[in-house]
Amino acid sequence: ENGDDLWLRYPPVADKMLQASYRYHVSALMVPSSDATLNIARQELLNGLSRLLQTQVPATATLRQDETVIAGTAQQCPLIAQANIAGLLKAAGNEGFMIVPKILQGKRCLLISGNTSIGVLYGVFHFLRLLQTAQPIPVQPIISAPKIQLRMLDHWDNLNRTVERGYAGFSIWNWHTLPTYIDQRYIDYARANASIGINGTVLTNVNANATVLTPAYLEKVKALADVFRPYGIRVYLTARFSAPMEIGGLATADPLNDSVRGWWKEKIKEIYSYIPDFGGFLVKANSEGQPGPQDYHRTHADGANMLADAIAPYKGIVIWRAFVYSHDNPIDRHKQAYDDFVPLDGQFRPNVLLQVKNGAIDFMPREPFHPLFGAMPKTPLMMEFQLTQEYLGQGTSLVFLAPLFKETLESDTYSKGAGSTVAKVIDGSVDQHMLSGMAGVANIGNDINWCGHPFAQANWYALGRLAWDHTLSSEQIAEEWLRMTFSNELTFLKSATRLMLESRDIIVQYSNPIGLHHIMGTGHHYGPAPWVNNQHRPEWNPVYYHKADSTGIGFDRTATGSNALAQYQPAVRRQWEDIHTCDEKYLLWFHHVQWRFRMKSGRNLWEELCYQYYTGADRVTGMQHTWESLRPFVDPQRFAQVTMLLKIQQQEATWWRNACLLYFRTFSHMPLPADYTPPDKTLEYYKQLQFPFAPGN
Ligand code: BDP
Repeated sequence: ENGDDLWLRYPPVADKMLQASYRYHVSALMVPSSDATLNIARQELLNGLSRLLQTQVPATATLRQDETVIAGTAQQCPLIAQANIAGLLKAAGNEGFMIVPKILQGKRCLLISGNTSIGVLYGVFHFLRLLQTAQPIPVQPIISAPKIQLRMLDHWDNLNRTVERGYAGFSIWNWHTLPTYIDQRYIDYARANASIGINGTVLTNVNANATVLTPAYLEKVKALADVFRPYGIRVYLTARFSAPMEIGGLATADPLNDSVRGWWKEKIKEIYSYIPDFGGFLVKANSEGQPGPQDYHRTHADGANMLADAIAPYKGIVIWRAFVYSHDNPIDRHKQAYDDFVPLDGQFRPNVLLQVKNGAIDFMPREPFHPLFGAMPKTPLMMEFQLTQEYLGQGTSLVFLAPLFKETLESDTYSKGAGSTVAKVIDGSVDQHMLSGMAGVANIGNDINWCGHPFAQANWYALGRLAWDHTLSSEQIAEEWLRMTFSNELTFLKSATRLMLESRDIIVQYSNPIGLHHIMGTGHHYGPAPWVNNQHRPEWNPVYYHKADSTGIGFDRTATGSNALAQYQPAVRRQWEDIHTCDEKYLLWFHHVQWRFRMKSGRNLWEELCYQYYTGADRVTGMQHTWESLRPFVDPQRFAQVTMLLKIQQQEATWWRNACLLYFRTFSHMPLPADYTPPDKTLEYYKQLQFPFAPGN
């Protein structure tokens, strides 16, 4: 067990009674197919069932016996067309599916159907998931349709195969051997994504390289698109705004210049000649040194619309990122995206989505939701989560991110009154948008187990599942993934689910408790460095974010400070702007709080900070114990990997705790409460630590 099979291991069903019942209910398979997607569906069923049931389920072309599983669309299979399921199928939409028991020609059958082949494939994966997770064969219809239209992975992969913020090896795209050599990984990748409903992939880094738009590379992109197509996955690329200059020989990239517009039109025509179902572009512009329309005194809307117009004839879309901040906004980086984009609401073409990170700063371990959600009713906003754990322990920490995603999705923006949650803003239901999307910055590399940490696979899994259905709970997702990835044993599941569900809270506690943020190492973002104050841009310094001084700590974002809170609806703002009603998990995010401030626990702020750091670090020891207790249920290889990684995490937690408390104590001037074992190293020791081994940025 090296993790290569992800959640598609299909081990024999351990419960023999259950296996016998599955065998009884799946006596034959019928997948009348005439296209590549349904061929994949048949293959997946044959492969999955033979391994799970340990018997060869016969494939049949005609219905001969009871308990036949039939997968297909009504268009392709007359039997399904006669099954009287058109009404049910309406609810499945373009990509959804239906699993329904039916008597057909006097025989008991289980139908897996959809309006499209990809819907059927999703249904097949769902059916296999039921068996993998030891669920009964459905006796009632299951109808499922995705709540979000674009369910995507954003790869931050460079053409030289390094991965920005990647902690699982090099890029899986081998540009050197493409287009001729099709690595089995590309197929496995498509299959894994299809199994969780992901239908789009951006192959390249947002810090873009125009070379990918040259013919030699487009041939390679085409080869990948051809592999992904039958799995329902469209390919997207990042468009470097200055490409017309860099590879087109123009003197400008001004979006209102005719030659520039003409160049993009031609380029897009060329792309579609290679890839007729090319998805579109993802663009990072005027952000962290990337070129963009503002270089020509044009707006983000001018830039996005120029591309949108050129790509519209092909039904392509433009995903424009809202992650912007600049040095001339020194007061509060938190505010800039809102300030830049809200005035542009209503100015974007219908085929533009604005992709917004979950929070206003940057993928912190915990952030309040981004104030843009709910603030641009005329523009479809797409969610950007980060699967790669840039700020959450990178490749060494066990952190299940579904609770973080859910916390954002369930936040109420109040944009159209109570209940206007972020989830409903992005699924388009609050403002009636046709386009909707959710992306995860991929955590995939060429490591044998794809994601580095064995548990990091769960974050990829969670993104797909939540993009399909954001009402699923973190617990459901964790349990599904654990059952498929490790074991259906209840004793195992009970402890392992808890381990996963608590993991994100724990890392918040020992790294950025009570609303602290961005106090990690500069550049690589690994480990603590709250003392850093020498970066030339103010907002690159941790001291900018925690603002510790002799009176207290925290960023005042109320009216007496940066007033970023004014960007939220009154109902949200009121709760957070009052230091006494502000949720303590966001306290230092929004307030500069005195060291002796009385917290809900009865402790003062300094004592609470100590409590959080110490408790967080102790809980990592608890995670180690929990994992140790799971030894009987886990294969030796993955057991040893997680054990070693938890040991590293334990060291990291202690490092965070000691470094931060020693540093913040120089401001609070208060002692560590007597019952805590003091750090065995000095602040100077932690400050001088150099990390030549820190994963690069
Ligand atoms: C930050 C990363 C940086 C990315 C940037 C982005 O540190 O590497 O390029 O986000 O999202 O989190 O554009």
